[in-house]
Amino acid sequence: MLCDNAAMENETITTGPGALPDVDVVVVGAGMAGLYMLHELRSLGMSAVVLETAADVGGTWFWNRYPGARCDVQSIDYQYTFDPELEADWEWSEKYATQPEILRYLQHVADRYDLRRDIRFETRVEAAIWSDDTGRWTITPDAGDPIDCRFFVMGTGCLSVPKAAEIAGAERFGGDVYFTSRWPHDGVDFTGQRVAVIGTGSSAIQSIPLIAAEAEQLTVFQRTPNFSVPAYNGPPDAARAAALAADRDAYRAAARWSGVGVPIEPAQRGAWQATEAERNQSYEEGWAVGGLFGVTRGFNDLLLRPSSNHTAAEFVREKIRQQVDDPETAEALCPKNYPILSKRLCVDTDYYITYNQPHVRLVDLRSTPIDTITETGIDVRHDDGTESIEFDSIVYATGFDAMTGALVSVDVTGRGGVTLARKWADGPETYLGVMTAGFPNFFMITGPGSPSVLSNMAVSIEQHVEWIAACLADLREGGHDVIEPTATAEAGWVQHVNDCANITLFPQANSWYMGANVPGKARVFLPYVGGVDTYRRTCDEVVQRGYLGFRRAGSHGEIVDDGVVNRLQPDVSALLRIMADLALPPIDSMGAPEARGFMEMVGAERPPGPDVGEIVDGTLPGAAGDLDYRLYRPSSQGPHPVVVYFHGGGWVLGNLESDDPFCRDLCDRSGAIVVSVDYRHAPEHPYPAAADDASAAVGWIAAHAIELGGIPGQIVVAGWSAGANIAAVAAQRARDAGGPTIVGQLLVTPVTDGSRSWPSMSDNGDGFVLTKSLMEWFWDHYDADRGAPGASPLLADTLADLPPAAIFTSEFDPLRDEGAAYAAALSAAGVPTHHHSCRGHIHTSLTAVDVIISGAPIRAAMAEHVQKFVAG
Ligand code: NA7
Repeated sequence: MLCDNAAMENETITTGPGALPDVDVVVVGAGMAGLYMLHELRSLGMSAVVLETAADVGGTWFWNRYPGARCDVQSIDYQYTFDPELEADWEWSEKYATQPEILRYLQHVADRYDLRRDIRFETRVEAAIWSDDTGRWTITPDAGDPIDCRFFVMGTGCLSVPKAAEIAGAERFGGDVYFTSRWPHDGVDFTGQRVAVIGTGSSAIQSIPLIAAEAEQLTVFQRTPNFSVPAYNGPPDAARAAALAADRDAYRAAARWSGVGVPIEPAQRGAWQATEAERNQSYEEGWAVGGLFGVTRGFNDLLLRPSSNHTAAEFVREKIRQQVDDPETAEALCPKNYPILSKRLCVDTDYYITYNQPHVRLVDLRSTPIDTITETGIDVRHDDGTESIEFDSIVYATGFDAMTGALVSVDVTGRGGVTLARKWADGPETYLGVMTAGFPNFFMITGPGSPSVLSNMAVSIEQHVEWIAACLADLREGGHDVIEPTATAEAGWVQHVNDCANITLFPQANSWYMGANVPGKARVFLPYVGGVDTYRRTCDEVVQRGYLGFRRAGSHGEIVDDGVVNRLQPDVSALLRIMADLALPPIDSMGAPEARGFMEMVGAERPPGPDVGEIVDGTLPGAAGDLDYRLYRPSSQGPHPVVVYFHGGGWVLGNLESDDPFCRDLCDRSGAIVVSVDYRHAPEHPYPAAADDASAAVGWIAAHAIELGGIPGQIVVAGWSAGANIAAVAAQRARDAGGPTIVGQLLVTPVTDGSRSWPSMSDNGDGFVLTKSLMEWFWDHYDADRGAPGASPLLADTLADLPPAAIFTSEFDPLRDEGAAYAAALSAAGVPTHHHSCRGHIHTSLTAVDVIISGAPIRAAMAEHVQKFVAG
């Protein structure tokens, strides 16, 4: 069972007492979120009422009473932290508390702060409608009069609306039917019964061993196996308790500023950086620790790199095989068609060994699907006929309409009569997961687009509640009574949420994170995977920047601070943070030799890039002596087209090693030979040495294409940064000299004009790795006349008749504008040109193979251009 704050349920309709007075705030749900929200609102002196379907507080812990229901985050971390006295007042009996204990805790909280007097139980909210005229919401409960309020807060939980069973014949079954999410309060005795459990998610995995202990026969129907790791439950973790006791504030702060809301040391290396023996040792040690953060704790790239993920997945599969006696059952229990962690990891006690008991059977629905449920049991289809299995009870552990289900099940109508369900038909759109445009004064606690289910819910709930409370206080102080996100801010946030998900392996699974478990639901990654720490920092930044992205209005007018927060790609932003923490010395404070050594040191610890068919080092004649080159040959049968590539480094830095991963990647993706040429560098060899060498190399490679395994006439020039500068110059010179034939130019964040001060040089001149002053340092070392076309190819007399071009510029690059200007000028001169403006990227991110994963689709586009150039 997930640690969640689910509170509302829409099946039980009950009636409560009469009308309520109008209030400042209506909160829906008396789970962990709603209780704390009420407490905070009282502290602000605001009137509030909480409406709750259930008969008591507890939310998800009120409803999910199935045997074995526990939190999968250690209880020491899964609790309120807003009041040290409350913490001191409660002691957990186990590492992972059971549902009854967590429910008792929430009841204790309700008692301690006298919360129940403002909660109306057994009251389901049916509708909520906003009025622009009054600037207020009208909330319609199923019982009593509508309630008028200024602010409306949904604390309805992420996993609170059970998903329909969707199995033919379900209504016919004459035996007992149970849903793990709506378990009878008096419990169930399965002694002597033949029991079916449908589903193998967390709820099933927790309950199956206990149901098996009672039942005469247990049959588990599995559609998709899950990865599950041992809980090793027991008394509360002594080391954690000691750390908390020693410095409570530091302990809690570490959780708040962690990636998942739990104070654990983040892994510092990727699985690709470890040997197989080191990896297995790390996995074994983690397995012995158990829990959500055990086996996977050693490496930071398991959700980023498929090859790394595979190592962890295979380790866990092997553990499953070791636990289950029957090899066929073991294999069926091994998840194989999605990456580990891309569906929520389950935490179990004796789950797999339960299948070794003779009365427990697994039916794998992938090979033996359910035909129908009958009056007496379940019919399954084998290749050779139908088998009828008789049951006394069926337990549905079939999951929830996650994250959006509870929100859209209330008929929430915002500005212009638009309902939330309609607005979100293609997936939820929120700003920070806390508000949505068109629905003023409507807040969601742990809504879609916030870390929510990817975090310790207790930490995320506190953060959201505190942010909302502070926002309400700020509104009051500023004389505003309406707040709403702007469409721009919301679109930017939705983009950012998707950017974060898209660099991970999460979208590869048919999970409830993706809405994939509910037929017809939009397939969109619902939570925010950027991390609790990043998220908290972002929410704080929004406030510090004057509620960036919000419109606030009051009787004396309105303030709109429109804009988008977190515009960098998430991995770019993470890398910049790491670099800032390292406080590296600026390159332009060094001499050229020192800078070269420094860059080599920095580049040593990076992923190698993909394997290619063959790599050959050689020399070729440059303009004034031999030049080293490295040839990357694809594994496919040659001959191949040839890309002549020039590395970046401002004419001063870089070599064959510096751009090696990028060259491998380009070769691998494009199917072309890439010849990376190491030209002479400044200041030892100032302008025009590098450009002369580039022209000489292109000429020699074109003339020796056959010997190199290339196709004559299919020569593309390419380069990054200053390398793109000399590639562009080489293309111009080849045109002017009447040869060699170049069929395309791939220019990645090129230097094209050093004679002007482009706006991007100032806008992005500091903080994005390549700085304005470093660019000046490069130019000074190159010692070129910046007005000369040989140094600034944009300034050529004509750009007509040049080879087709693909130009990639980055949004946060000082060189952005000159790259874009070159693309525009080529186009104007009639050269077929594609300009890719790369959103959220910096000068160095496009070529950072396997480091900046968000650059992967861009690198794929580069390779496609190479293929198109040579296809003519
Ligand atoms: P989950 O994790 O959504 O699990 C539901 C399970 O039920 C899962 O194995 C589903 O298979 C299965 N399912 C759903 N519908 C069907 C049908 N029609 N036929 C067969 N099997 C079906 O829900 P839980 O309650 O276990 O856990 C929810 C979260 O709470 C969990 O992640 C923890 O964080 C706590 P599928 O994978 O969709 O093929």
